[in-house]
Amino acid sequence: MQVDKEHVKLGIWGPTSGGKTTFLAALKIATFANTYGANWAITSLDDPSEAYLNEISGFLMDQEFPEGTTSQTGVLRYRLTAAPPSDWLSNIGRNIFKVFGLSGEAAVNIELNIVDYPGSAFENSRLQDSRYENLPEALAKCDALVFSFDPIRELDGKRENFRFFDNIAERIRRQTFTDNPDQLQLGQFLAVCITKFDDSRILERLEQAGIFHLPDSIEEDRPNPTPEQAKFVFDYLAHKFLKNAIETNFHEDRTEYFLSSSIGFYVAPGQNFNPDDCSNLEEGKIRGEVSPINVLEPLMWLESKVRQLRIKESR
Ligand SMILES: Nc1nc2c(ncn2[C@@H]2O[C@H](COP(=O)(O)OP(=O)(O)OP(=O)(O)O)[C@@H](O)[C@H]2O)c(=O)[nH]1
Ligand SMILES: [Mg+2]
Repeated sequence: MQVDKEHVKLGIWGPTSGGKTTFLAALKIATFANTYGANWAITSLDDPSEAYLNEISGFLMDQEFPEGTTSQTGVLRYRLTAAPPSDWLSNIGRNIFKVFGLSGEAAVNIELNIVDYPGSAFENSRLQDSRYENLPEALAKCDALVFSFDPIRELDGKRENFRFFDNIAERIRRQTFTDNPDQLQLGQFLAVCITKFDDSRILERLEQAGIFHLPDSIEEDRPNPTPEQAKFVFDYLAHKFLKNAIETNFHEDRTEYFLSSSIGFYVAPGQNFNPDDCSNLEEGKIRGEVSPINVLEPLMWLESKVRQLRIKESR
């Protein structure tokens, strides 16, 4: 891990159709929502990054999913900032920032270096594909990683998420351990994002098992699950091979879980959240306004952990 660089270098990987590109598109939409009372903005640091983000977030704002990624994007560079307004109405937002280890007074300032790969690049055979040969190296150089865990793929009991996780973790280990033979685990921070948590198939399964319930009153806010709830859900859904692989590769205190939805839940215009009518999907299309859940939070968590470590190591 590089401690001398100011910005946090972040990489995303996960299975084909797991929701990686939609997550990135949702990041832009999430910045419009004044999350935790702060003024978020995402700024593209070069033209290709701007064009890509505009394209994919444009789809999402038009209530359509971006198309599947067909080629590696190159390194996309963005700066994610949050400037707390001077007249915060309450301390709630400030306190939440503190929970993430971010100072309630300071602005958030994260530089994201993201490579958006097609999920197919993580399949074994494709790693022989010369277009993706630098992928493990690029991910090994990141300070922080997001693994997009597709819960839909896990429902049938197959080990698809594990296969995608393990293929690339093995390559990152090889890359890392060649340079550092004494190292036993990877040094990166890992956010495991359980994507598509709004999907009714997932919610029904979780409800039936008593693992997670939507708020049962329309008076309550829309769901905003905590990392503890996410870990609980992950432990229920994920194949044990994947759980073991995460623990083997990443330090427990450098791993966190998030229940994410890039599209969020449907709320009828002018009404409150209604648990009996909250699916934001209708015949495969996005039904209402996109309101991402736990899309900014994993990045806030990763950034704060990397920053805390750098401060500790520089003492
Ligand atoms: N319900 C729900 N479905 C989602 C969400 N995000 C993505 N999807 C579904 O998953 C599909 C794939 O999403 P992508 O973002 O393209 O996935 P990806 O990981 O970038 O896929 P590749 O680029 O093909 O590897 C979308 O077309 C949607 O059908 C979400 O937040 N909620
Ligand atoms: Mg994609």
